[in-house]
Amino acid sequence: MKKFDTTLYFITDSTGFSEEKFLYIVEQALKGGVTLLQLREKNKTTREYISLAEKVHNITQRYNVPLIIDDRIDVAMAIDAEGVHLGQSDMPVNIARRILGKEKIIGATAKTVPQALEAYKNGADNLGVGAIYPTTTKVKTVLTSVDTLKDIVKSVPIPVNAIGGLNKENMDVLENSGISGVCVVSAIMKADNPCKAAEEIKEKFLRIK
Ligand code: TZP
Ligand code: MG
Repeated sequence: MKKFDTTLYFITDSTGFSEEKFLYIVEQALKGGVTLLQLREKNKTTREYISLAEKVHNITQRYNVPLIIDDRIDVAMAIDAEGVHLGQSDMPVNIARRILGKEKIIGATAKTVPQALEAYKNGADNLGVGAIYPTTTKVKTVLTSVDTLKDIVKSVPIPVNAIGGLNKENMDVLENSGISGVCVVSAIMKADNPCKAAEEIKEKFLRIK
């Protein structure tokens, strides 16, 4: 049975980094206590995506942290990643589940209670909900209120993570929301010290959880 911890879910963005620096940040974040890592690439060719995913997987495996591939079932299968994350325009969760089988982690984006219920019924293992705050990370998203986040948490029995503009200074709004964890991109990617940033975000979340 797959088991995973969504407490500190780090979603990467390699834009603007050399591969060496990017892989360094990935490893530092894992050292700092990231519990789940998603490789999110929007501008790579399939071959480039697979090549980077293999390198990232070599690192995550050393830290026993599951690697999730954003959007691309084929890339996840190519490198035997632990799972995928699917947005509302990606492959439907039930089809992905049929292809990937029971053991792989399938996460889904949900911005409303009906979307959350649908993803859960179709076999999603976890949900990402947001954006809680406006974000500078390249993404097409609208804001989701903390009230909607709380309603989603109550509506499904699977782990829910908040996402969008989150950092250690602005997470208090998530107190008692019932979420299982937070997702961050820039709070770690753009930190001067990604290891320390991961430690601090995790510590802060565990305090307000
Ligand atoms: N989905 C909703 S907001 C977001 C995604 C992928 C980006 C979050 O990035 P950041 O830098 O943590 O605001
Ligand atoms: Mg997507």
